[in-house]
Amino acid sequence: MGGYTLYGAEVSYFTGKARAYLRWRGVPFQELPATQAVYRDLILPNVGWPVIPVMTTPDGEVVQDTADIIAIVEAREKLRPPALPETPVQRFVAELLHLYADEWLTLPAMHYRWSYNEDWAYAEFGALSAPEASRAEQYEIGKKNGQRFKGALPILGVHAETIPGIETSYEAFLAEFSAHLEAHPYLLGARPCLADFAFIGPLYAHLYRDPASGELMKRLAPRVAGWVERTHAGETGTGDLLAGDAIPETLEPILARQMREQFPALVETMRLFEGWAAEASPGTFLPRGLGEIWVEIEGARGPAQARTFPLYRLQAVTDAYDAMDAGARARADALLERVRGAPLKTFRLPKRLVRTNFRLALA
Ligand SMILES: N[C@@H](CCC(=O)N[C@@H](CS)C(=O)NCC(=O)O)C(=O)O
Repeated sequence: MGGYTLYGAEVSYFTGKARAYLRWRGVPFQELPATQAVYRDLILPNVGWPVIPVMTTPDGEVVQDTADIIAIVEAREKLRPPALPETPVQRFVAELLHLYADEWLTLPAMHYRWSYNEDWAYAEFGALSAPEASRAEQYEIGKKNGQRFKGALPILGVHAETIPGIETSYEAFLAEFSAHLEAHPYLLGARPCLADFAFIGPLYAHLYRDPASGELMKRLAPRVAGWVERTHAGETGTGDLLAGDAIPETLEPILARQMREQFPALVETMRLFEGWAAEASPGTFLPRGLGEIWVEIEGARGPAQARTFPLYRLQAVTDAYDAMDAGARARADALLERVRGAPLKTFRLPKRLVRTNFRLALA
């Protein structure tokens, strides 16, 4: 075959992210649907738990986690420009937006899918798992499989009490991103980078392609819908990232929203992680959740699980910060002050995290 194979689904959040990246990168790849047989024969035996997307390299290496998929293709192909910005503050902001897209925009994505597109999602899940079955059978199969994903809503913090805040926040986010796109075609300038691929996660499958959500996006923020189309298609852009390691001012409202909404949830999760990690030895696998935290979005409060995976994406953010020299750090600090993210300067995991056997573990 010679190329990469991406096993995933059109309906999946993280497959969209990997697909947009691979298209942009321009490497030969095929995408195959993650049918029941693919889960049974490839994903479960190699990865150990049911998750997509999974990629195989031309050498047959099995890769899971979209950050690893991107990192492995970047390292193998050594093409330019790189997906991850090369200058320090842009790299830091790309990792921040990566954390936001992967681990916080899940709330609006999952809410809109399951509150406004439920039957459609069941039909899609069924068609993916059992392409040969009748529509009625697919719906039933999809309903069974879809429960696992719908069941994630309370874990993420999507409840009757938080939904009004999630909707207010998402609509405001669309306005902020539209204003940014008036000035810049992509998040950090005139071409896509890691942050754009990460934003495709929530903004393509759930918030653009699901019919009711797509209608909302096209009505409220046609410019965002246009960006989804370009970025998902793998367009290379018209130029480069902003010169001089600059961060567009128009991103600041989005970063401030992240600091207001996501950061407090990370602080609470970290508190539980500290207690857990104090007792655990190196190599111990992390549980997926560490107990209950509270999330607050635009004045609406509700419980959520303290999910551990966001701490891993957070570690990439603080690593990017810690790698800066004094000049870059001063610019990053000024940005953090403006978006009310100053606590991030000193917020560090008490113990490092690694991925072992496709699971998160203490280093
Ligand atoms: N951090 C992972 C997340 C992958 C992920 O959550 N995939 C979803 C579908 S889009 C899934 O299969 N979830 C199953 C689960 O989390 O149990 C990545 O970046 O690849």
